[in-house]
Amino acid sequence: MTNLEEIAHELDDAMLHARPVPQRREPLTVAQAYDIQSASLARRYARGERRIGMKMGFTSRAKMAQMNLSEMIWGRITDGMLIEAGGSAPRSRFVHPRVEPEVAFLLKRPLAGRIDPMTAMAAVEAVAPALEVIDSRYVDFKFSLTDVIADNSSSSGLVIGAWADPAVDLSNLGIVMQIDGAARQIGSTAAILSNPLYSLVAAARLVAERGEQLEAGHIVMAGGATAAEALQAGNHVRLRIEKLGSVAFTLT
Ligand code: OOG
Ligand code: MG
Repeated sequence: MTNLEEIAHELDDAMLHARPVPQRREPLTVAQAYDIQSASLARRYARGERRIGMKMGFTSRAKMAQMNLSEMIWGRITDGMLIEAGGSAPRSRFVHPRVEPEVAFLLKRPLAGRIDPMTAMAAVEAVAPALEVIDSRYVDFKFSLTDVIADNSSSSGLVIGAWADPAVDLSNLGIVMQIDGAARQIGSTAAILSNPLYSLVAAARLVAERGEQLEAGHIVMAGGATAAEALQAGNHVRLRIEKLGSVAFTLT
């Protein structure tokens, strides 16, 4: 079997050159897939990128149904993935970008392990509406659970709106995601594990399983509330979440 470092190298190169690779033929364990993810992120850190948090995946039925997978996954996010709110990102950076509406948490305290929602809430400095640009490094955006974990759970870009007071009840806020002015996905934050806060609770547990913790200052992306939408050069994407506000960007 190909060694894990080689697979990490291959996925990192696919990301760097926006050139997709075939799905893996040899099966991996979930632990090996996260080892590959760590090794591929180590390459990004070595190039000067900085870890800024984590993203959760498959925290809504809409996302699970779209990708035909049903287990929560997570990935690491870096400063190199940030797209300025109201700004733009070039289409050439991606293989086949898709966008999805999310909620972002900013932490003021570390979190790890089995915690209750009250503890999670107490560690939150602010919340924001956020767009995640996912991009699979696999041909045709098709993958198994371990493939996608190894590929940093399709992490590619993120746009974070203005940070808001975390006191707002996140359990059922209306979501509208528009592309070029037309509403393409409509939903509710309730789609994210019934409340995005539960995604933060799950995030703390999942990182601890890998011997890590969420750090003060980290951003945690709660996961897409709706199916993701494919993007083309020139698309302007705008997300509005009730009570949290709006965030937008353009793919150039
Ligand atoms: C995997 C990433 C899932 C989410 O929010 O559920 C994800 C993918 O769909 O490519 O980011
Ligand atoms: Mg996502």
